[in-house]
Amino acid sequence: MPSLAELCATPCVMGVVNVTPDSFSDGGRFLEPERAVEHAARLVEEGAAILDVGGESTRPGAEPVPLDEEIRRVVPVLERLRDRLPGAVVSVDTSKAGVARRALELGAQLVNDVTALRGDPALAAVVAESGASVCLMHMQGEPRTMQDAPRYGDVVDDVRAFLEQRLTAAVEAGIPEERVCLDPGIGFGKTVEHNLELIARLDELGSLGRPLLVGVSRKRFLARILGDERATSGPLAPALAIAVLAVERGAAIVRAHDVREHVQALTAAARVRAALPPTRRPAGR
Ligand code: HH2
Repeated sequence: MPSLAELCATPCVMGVVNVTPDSFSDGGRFLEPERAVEHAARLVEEGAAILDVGGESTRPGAEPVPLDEEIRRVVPVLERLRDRLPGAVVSVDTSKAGVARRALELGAQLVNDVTALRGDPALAAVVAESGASVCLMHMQGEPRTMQDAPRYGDVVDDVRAFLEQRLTAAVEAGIPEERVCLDPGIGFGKTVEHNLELIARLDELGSLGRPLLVGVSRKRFLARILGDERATSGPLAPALAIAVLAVERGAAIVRAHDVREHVQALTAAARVRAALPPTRRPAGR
């Protein structure tokens, strides 16, 4: 199984497998374990380097899901994935130690925690003991209320300081730094302008020294950018444009629902980048 550093050596796509009744763009479509696994197999075929399996929606306004219900949703999918796609790199999108523990026993290698180890005090130890990797994401507030007038001093400086502090906390809890990736949490307690500024200045998070994960796929702000205030989920074309811009600014992992199109967009961008004469390539690329 590849290490986090190996996975992130070239920008890759994390495919979303939502096993929820209420996710904002695909809620209810993959609640049945067999359908979720079929979907996951298709994402791998389309080029997903990582499968992110989640049993709790974090869309704005979402209510928390009890531990046993989240386990009930996620475990049958992970069991089938282990048998059906034994080579796949699986991430579990959870904030709960109990869900992560079961997922790691079933072969997951990454815990994607949108609370950055603040949601469940037992989660850091579960990750540390397992040898798994973790994604620490920035969120202001909690999903139920996070879009009620989010505020920052300087959004990039504030998110950067938060991620630095959470990285330190993870290392102090025994998780080696090499196993941590960081995520500015696009759409989590942020206005459209906050999201755009975080993408535009993503390179400023590079000095944290860890791979960056970015998820914009199907988020509502994509529709808002185009002037549609009422859409509940975002269209594909702006997501692809922003994914390419994020990778240009240093993103290593792009979390996406439409894996084929994201892989195609990143491949095209990589070809253009590779066509630059070596003397004109930005340092470090
Ligand atoms: N976005 C969502 C969920 N998990 N994890 C990380 N690290 N970064 C993200 O941007 C991110 C995430 C929300 O998207 P989705 O899974 O489609 O929706 P829902 O939370 O409603 O299931």
